[in-house]
Amino acid sequence: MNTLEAMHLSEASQAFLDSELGSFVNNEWVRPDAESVSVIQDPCTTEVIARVAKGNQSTLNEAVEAAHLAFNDWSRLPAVERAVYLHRLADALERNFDTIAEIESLDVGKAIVNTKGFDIPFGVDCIRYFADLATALPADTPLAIKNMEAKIHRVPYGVCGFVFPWNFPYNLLLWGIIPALAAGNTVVIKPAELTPLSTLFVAKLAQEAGFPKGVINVVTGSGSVIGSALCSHPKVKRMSFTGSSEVGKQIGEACGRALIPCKLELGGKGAAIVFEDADLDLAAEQLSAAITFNTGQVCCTATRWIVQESVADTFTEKVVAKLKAVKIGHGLAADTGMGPMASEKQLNTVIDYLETGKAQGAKAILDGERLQPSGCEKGYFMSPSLLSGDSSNICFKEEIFGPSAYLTTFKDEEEALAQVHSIDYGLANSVFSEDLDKARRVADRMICGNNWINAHNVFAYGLPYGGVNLSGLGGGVNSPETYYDYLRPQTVARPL
Ligand code: TAP
Repeated sequence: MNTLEAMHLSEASQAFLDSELGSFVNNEWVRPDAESVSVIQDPCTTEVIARVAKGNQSTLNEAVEAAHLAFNDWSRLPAVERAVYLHRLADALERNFDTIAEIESLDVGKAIVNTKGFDIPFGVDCIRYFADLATALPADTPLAIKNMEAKIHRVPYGVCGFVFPWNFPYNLLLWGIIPALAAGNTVVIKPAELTPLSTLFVAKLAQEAGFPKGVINVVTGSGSVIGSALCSHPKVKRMSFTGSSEVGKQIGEACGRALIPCKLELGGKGAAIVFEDADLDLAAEQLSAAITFNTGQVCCTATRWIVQESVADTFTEKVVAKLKAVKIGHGLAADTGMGPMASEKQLNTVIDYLETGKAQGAKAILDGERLQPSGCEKGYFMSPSLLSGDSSNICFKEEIFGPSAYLTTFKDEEEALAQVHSIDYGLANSVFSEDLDKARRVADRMICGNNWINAHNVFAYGLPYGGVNLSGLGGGVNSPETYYDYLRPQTVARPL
């Protein structure tokens, strides 16, 4: 019995993984060259779980053309009719809840307790939120101008291109494409080559839910081939990229040259300020969870812990106890709290950062080590780590993207804020204090897209989520503004 059988992978999940996977274009599965495949591994065991045929330039052109042709009919449907398709997709996801949760856990290595408790239901909520919002929000705004009948008339852009990273393939897919679809656009998606499976499963369910041909298209393959061609394609009218700041700059540049408006949701290096009057048990719970959730491969996690000097030892003791208690194992095991890194490359990246950080003088309060849980001896596991030192260290300044935090101390509010602002990321920060006036004041002053009080990782539909500076440009996700991001404003005016 192999490890997956021991984990009781369902028949439906196994049948999907064994099917002929490739790109999804115009409601058909396309495998231009069955020899050119991405081999998908279970990062817990390194066992091969699926083979996905890569798309090529022709596949991409066909996908954009299909989306272009589908746009006319899809954009002219009343919002309420598009909402019916979207709710059918949400229904299909709920019916296939266990299968999609297993596929996502297996592909990324995520703990199934998290895919079932967060990723999958939160993605379904996203579909229902935007489906309903689109039927309620007006597309037009009348303008009160003297001697003129005038309005802003909002129309969908056309073909929207999406490029996604590997860490939350299912959630980010839905956060991206659902507002675009609800607004009447058609979509071409490039999932991460490392983790394309849940995207392909959602495409399959969309087909079963009756989505018209060409409305949703997925082209598999690498960023350098498919992603770069997508973001400069002349028939793409809007782009959205989620991923690293480095690649985001390249995509922003390519879109700029092609004059394609582009949303960029990029990396992060979140800070958490812990004041001496904070509930330290709460802070330890929230911050240990922040770096172990999805094995720390989370853009908005808090990895810079800026703790008031007087409570640093007590906080450290509490948080280390929590980090040591996390159960590490195969993502599909019901009692796993933290799975492996999603790839060997990411594992090595984290280990290299820790080594460099220590060589630069950081103290390892809790060192990160490679682990080999029973039954998963070849997997990409490592334990959580906590380094400490001053804020000049590489592990304080750069995004590591693993279960690792860096603790530094401060004396007063101004020093804490100066440390937060000593680097240019601005995605998500938090402040812990029982003095709510102080917490609100500090939260207001942080230069960052999302500032949370006495919690880290706060998400809700209706609460805009986006980054500034190195963390993003052009909108964010999850709010009414996101819906309007996919509608192009034009004016209509008549002199009276
Ligand atoms: P990236 O290396 O930037 O890759 C993201 C996507 O871009 C992948 O699909 C990749 O394709 C593609 N890509 C790479 N080079 C490209 C190019 N030249 N042109 C077009 N596409 C290209 O990021 P990652 O390692 O997958 O994900 C981790 C990063 O994403 C972290 O920085 C994290 O903070 C960030 N992130 C941000 C958010 C939000 S909402 N702000 C959410 C999640 C993650 P391949 O398939 O070839 O890799």
